[in-house]
Amino acid sequence: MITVLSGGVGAARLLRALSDVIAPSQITAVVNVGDDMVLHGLSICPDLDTITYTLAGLNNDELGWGLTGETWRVMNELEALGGEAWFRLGDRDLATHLYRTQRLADGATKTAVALELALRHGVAVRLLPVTNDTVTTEFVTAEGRLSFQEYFVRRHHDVVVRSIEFVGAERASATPEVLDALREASRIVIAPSNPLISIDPILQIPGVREIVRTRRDDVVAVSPLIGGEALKGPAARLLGELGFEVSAVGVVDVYQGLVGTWIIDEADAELAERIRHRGARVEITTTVMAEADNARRLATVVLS
Ligand code: FO1
Repeated sequence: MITVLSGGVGAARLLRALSDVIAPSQITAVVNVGDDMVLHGLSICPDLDTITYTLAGLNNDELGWGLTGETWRVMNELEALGGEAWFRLGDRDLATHLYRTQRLADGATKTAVALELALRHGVAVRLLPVTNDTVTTEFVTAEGRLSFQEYFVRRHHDVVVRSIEFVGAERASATPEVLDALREASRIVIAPSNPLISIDPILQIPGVREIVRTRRDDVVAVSPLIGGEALKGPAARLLGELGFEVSAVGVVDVYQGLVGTWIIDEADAELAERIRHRGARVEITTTVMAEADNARRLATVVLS
């Protein structure tokens, strides 16, 4: 069994590639909940849903989020009413949020709902939110405090960030399933997700970082930066704004003391020596997963 610390798109692609190489039932994803929010009274979990949809083959590749074949009748009506429509919830996607919201109101945990949605979509990878408690990522910016989705979607991550806070993290508990999955995995993988806003909120839940640290020899991380840039999202910009080097080495510094083996892209081969100096093994391969062959090769390196 392997356990993968996961954000959204990058993690979903790696999980899909890993599922091509080993049985999906042997994979557990421990998923970030810091992007989750309540909007229109609905409970929305973007990273869990992106992974579920991607593994079900239903992800909207054009948008990078939401469902394929989506329509927008409800959003368009809402917009016409003058309602909040900057965060676009497609007609099909809305069913997921309605389902989750009702199940949570019935007393089900976020973990139970994630497993139910995965089962209904035929996803055999075990998807576990890191906690059932409410933890929300917030940005202290040059223009005041912003919620995750206000920063990410409404402001297109185009505002200077001074610090990031994970509100509720220190009081939250990792679920027993998550703690077991971290202790018992033959390998812990850190997906090529944003280190500061997708993986750090997982590591901030009490107990998680400590287990990962004690398992360092079995921890493999894939760099989300290639040639100093992220394929998608604000990882590079945030690293720079928060004082890290804008390169795979900066990502290594974020995870100081946690990772035994780094997988970096061929474009960053020249950084390998500096990463080895920081005490980790380094593997070099293509980390871009756009083509199935490359994705499978990366998955094989992660597992080897
Ligand atoms: N991202 C956007 O850029 N615009 C949207 O309107 C949007 C809506 C949305 C709805 C449901 C969902 O699960 C995700 C959605 N996302 C949207 C993506 C998402 O908010 C971010 O990409 C992640 O939170 C960052 O990992």
